[in-house]
Amino acid sequence: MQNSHILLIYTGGTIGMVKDSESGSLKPFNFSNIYEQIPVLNQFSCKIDSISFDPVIDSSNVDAEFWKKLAHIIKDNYEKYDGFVILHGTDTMAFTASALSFMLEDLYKPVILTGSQLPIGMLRTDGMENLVTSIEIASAKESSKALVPEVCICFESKLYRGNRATKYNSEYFSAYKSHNYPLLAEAGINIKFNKKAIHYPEHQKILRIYDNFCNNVSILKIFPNINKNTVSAIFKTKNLKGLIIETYGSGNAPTEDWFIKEVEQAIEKEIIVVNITQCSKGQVDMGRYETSLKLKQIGVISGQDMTTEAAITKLMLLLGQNLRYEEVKMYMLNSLAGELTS
Ligand code: ASN
Repeated sequence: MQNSHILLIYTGGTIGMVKDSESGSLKPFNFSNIYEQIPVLNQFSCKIDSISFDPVIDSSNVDAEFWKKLAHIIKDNYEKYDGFVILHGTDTMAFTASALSFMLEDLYKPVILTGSQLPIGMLRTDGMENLVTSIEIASAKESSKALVPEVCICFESKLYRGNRATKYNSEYFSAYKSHNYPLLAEAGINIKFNKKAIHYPEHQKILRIYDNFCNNVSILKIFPNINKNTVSAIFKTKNLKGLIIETYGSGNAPTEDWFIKEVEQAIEKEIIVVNITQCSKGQVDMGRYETSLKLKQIGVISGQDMTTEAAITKLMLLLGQNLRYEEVKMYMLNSLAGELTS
């Protein structure tokens, strides 16, 4: 920690919000001197530099341009710093963490995203603890190598692999869960690192970034009595290239002819259709029930145990590269950054 040099990237979110005196609602504020706002930063033994987005945003406004900007800041400063801490709104943090995990190839330094449920200026804020723990984790080394060389989310004393985390609670401080992958670390009196769950690259290669996303994608959440016109409208979306279907249980969906036909026609047009379960825990297992067998037979891709956040960002990134249809399918089925258990 002593010799580490950390770059703190402030993008917005509740952690840096203030109450608008007129409307009473929370809005992002711009601060140029983060050390005045968060004096605790002066107490770290590691060196911390900061950089702020301008304007800072509520994370509901995150888009591919934002991810691109973040990835380039990391790439441009990669040699200079030992780790990166990104202050980000909680609402879409799991999407950004997933996107970055796919964008940053051969990462060997920590990229830790954090935020808070209450603004850092409030007495009961969770932001202070989240920030302090994130900086400690980003600067933690063993034999001069990073202890967590991954894109992670650090929240309420827990460290999650970024592309395995999901926001599940909008009210309490424990906002995230990683249903299908163990914690990478947990902070109590000491920070305990779960080294068996952390990915350590064999060699320190040059960081490569992929920053082109295709947003001709959609998500269709299945529910009983779903309207045929709604389903058709999604499949008829102009230039649609990829679709995530959020199905029941282990990947089950209605077996009605009209539904299967819509999916089948889309696949014939080389639209990538991925099956993700609506369940938080567990995975898609097409063919286990009759209600998923047909999907498998017509060429729907199993999203296995990916979160929706990981699946949609992965699909957008893959479709943004000049890959052939079969290549996109192959990459969707395989783990690129520990996002699925193969
Ligand atoms: N709306 C906020 C955001 O995601 C929520 C938060 O940060 N807790 O930017």
